[in-house]
Amino acid sequence: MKKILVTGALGQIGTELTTKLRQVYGNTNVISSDIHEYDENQDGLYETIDVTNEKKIYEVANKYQVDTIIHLAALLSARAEASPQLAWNLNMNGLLNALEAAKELQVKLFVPSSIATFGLTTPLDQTPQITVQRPTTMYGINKLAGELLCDYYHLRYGLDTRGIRLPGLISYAAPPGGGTTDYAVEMYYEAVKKQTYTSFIGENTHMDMMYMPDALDAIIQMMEADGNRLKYRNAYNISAVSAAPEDFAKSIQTYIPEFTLQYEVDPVRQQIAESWPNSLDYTAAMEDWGFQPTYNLDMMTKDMLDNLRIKL
Ligand code: AKB
Repeated sequence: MKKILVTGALGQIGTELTTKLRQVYGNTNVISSDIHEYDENQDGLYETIDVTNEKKIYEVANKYQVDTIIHLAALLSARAEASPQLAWNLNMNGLLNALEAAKELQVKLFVPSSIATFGLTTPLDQTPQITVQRPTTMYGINKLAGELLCDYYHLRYGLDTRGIRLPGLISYAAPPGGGTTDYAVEMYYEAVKKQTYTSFIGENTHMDMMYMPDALDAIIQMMEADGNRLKYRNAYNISAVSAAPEDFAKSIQTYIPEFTLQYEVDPVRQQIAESWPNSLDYTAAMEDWGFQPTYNLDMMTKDMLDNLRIKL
């Protein structure tokens, strides 16, 4: 990667990925974009892109002569359930426009997939790299179709498409929006602000999670990997931690002993969570491109709480 366009750059991943990419590849070699008008907090090149506009990704990528597009713009699981048609339009037509732009310009394309591509008929413990995928959520259907569409553009047009199945991401810089795994991030914020949290996800509901620095490293490492080694190029399982709400609470109590956790389960998000794996097998990512997460639950908790204390 030498010159990179990031869509959805003001979201949870985009905010931190843009900063990291600018550190690694140089400030003027990373163009961030989002549907919102120019954000004055951005300290580099920024363009407004509505990814559902058929030509806009192409125009901006062409203007800056990028060699890579990182396509993050998407509606996450809970918001997609609330607005399925909007989700289909943004997640599928936005992706198609990114793929067409990448094809026209013959540039690399990264598209994140998700643990949401699995469903109740998937083996939910140590979910294999290749297994049954019958998701029951609009977001999961979009992400699975996205994996296949990216495979298609690779096979049919030789496009260098790449992607990983991201777990729930934990971070303090920008809040997540409209996901099912967001409860974990909320818990850290509330632990610092009020020493108590009411979880919308029920007890004993395990999902895969990862601290943002590990996710950013994984994206860059995967994009820089030798393409010939990528057997599952658009759909690598990755994870760092398998945890339920009470595991986060226990970890927080090591640093804030008075912290308490209550439950008020949201049936929609609970149903989504129960259809997702408890833990993923990510051996293929380790073998094919050297994926190795650094942060376990307690390291992540310590870093989150230290940083949120400064931020809040
Ligand atoms: C969500 O909860 O929707 C996302 C995801 C796992 O893709 N964080």
